[in-house]
Order: sequence, then C-alpha cells, then structure tokens
Amino acid sequence: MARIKQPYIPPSEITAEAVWQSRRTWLRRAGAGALTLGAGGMLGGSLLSGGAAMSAQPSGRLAGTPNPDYWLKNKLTSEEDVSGYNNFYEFGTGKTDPVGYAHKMRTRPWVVEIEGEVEKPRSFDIDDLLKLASIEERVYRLRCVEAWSMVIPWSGYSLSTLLKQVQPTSKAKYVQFVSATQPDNMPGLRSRIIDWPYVEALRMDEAMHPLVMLVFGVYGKLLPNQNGAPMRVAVPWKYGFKSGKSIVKIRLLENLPETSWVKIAPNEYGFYANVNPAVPHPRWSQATERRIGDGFFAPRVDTLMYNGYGEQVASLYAGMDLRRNY
Ligand SMILES: Nc1nc2c(c(=O)[nH]1)N[C@H]1C(S)=C(S)[C@@H](COP(=O)(O)O)O[C@H]1N2
Ligand SMILES: [Mo]
Repeated sequence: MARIKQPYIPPSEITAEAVWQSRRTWLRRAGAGALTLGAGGMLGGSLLSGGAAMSAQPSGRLAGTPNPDYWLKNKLTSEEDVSGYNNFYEFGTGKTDPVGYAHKMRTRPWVVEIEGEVEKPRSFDIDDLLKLASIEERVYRLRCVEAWSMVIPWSGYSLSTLLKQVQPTSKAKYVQFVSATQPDNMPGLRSRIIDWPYVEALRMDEAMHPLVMLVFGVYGKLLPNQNGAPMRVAVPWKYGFKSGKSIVKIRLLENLPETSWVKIAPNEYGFYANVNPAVPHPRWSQATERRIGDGFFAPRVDTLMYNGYGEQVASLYAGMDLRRNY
C-alpha cells in the first residue's frame, strides 16, 4: 500500500475536530434535527409568521436554478458539516462557536452600503438584493488555509451583477468587503485577535470574475447565520478567509486596502491567498487537504492549484510571481 505523506497538522485543528465529533454525537443522541433547529429553522419560521418583536431571523427555502457551468462532481459535504463546522471569529475561534452563538445575530433589517469609486453609490436593502438577479445554485469547493475543505451547494449570483449596478469609476482598483459588528450579539468581538470589523478585499478584475459569488443561501435554504447570513461572498479559488461573511459594506478603492489576516500575520497570510499547493503556510504544508466529513483518518486529498479553478482564473495572474504574491 502506498504510504500517504501526511503534512503537519496544527494541534489546534486536531482539538477542533475532536470537539466537533463529540458535539455531533451528543446532538444525535439529543434527537435528530436539533442542529438545524438551533441554526434558526424553528426560530425563523415562527418569528416570520408570528411577527414577533425579537430579532428577526429569517429562514426558509431559497430555490436556485442549478447552473451547470459552476458545478462540481465531488460528493457534497453534508449540510450538518457545512453549517456545524465553521470559521466565524465574531462568534469565537472554535469550530462549533458559530453554530452555538450565531443565532443571536440580527439579520433583518439589513442594509448593504456600496461606496467609494463608483458613479452611483447607494444602499441596498437585503430583500432587494435577493431580487436583483435570478438565484443560481452552484457547487463550489471551499478550501480553508487550515488544510481542510468542503464541497458546498451555494445559492446566489455573481458579484459582478451588483457591482455593475453602481458603475465603478476608472479609478476603482480594489473591492473591499466589510463584515457586520454587533457587539451585543457577537461574543467573539470581545477578543482582540482581529481589529474588528473583519475586512477582506479583491483586486477589481478578480471581483468582476463571474466565479465570485454573492451568496444568500446554501442547500436550497437561506443561509444559516453561521455561514454568513444574510449575504457573504464565495471566492472559490482562494483560501476561505478571503470570503467575507455577513457583509454590510462594499467599498471600491483606488489603493490596496487593509485586510484582516494580512494585518494579523503578513508573513503567513498574503493579500492574494490563491490556493497554491506549492506554497506552504509557514507552519504547515498546503499540498493536501482533509475533506470534512470523510473522517479524520481518511486519506487526504491532493490540493489543486487555484483550488481546481485554474482554467477559469489563471490568466488573472499572468506574469505574477505567485511565491511572492502568496
Ligand atoms: N466575517 C468573517 N468572515 C469570514 C471568517 C470570519 O471569521 N469572519 N472566516 C473565514 C474563513 S477562515 C473561512 S474558512 C470561511 C468559512 O466559511 P463557512 O463557515 O461558511 O464554511 O469564512 C471566512 N469568512
Ligand atoms: Mo479558513
């Protein structure tokens, strides 16, 4: 039997997985569906119909037309894993903190402001954004810098559709995404690991690529809060941290903006953050990945350049040294 070279796995990851597995067992014992209900299903349904005064947590179906141009044949990661094993530091650094705490985030009313280098700066109500274009279902791979990955059916449409509405000026070179801060509802904000709000950004040509998706739903339903409700981005050829969640502001800028992870550790996280198996994170390899749900001891999968989206996006980086621009 061929020996599979195991890259170094950060100890924090092993702990996170163990905690996750035991929580999952506990949830099974507590009764099927507990996780989904806790994620907003029950709360949202009753609040919407009852018009209760508590914070609104809309939930429900979000039908999307499958788009075969953006579809992967890989086995989907289970809904339970997609919405139960998350990174969303506003709710804590543990993988189950988001599912545990994100139900408190208010997602209505929700306004997304677009400002900066645009001819038509304006604010969009989230419910208008949901109607701006037809909702597609696309299956994307999400590759976390921590060397695990998922295959996720997102619902939404290309970010470029929205950006065209506000008409970027010729000076617009970068697009920055600002995530929400709700101090009363986000226990993670008390920790100073990140200089809140969480900010991410793309170069303008990257942001206009049709693969960059504004996501409103997953698995045919509105996003659970822990996945970045009511709207997040998905940039499938980059490490997961580039895909900001629960976005309240989009800024078009002339100069390279600050981004949260580059600020925390510029030697570990670059602005581009293209998935690149040849460039290791300083503390571990990026050559392989673990598919969440396959079990911790299942064989690892080779990580693909640009997370497998090279045919679509490699031309964006022609002539760039991708070891320097990691
Ligand atoms: N606002 C915000 N967005 C964020 C993060 C975060 O901590 N805060 N984590 C990022 C990271 S590291 C990953 S891997 C993905 C995870 O998305 P998922 O939980 O929906 O799979 O969200 C990204 N977006
Ligand atoms: Mo990540």
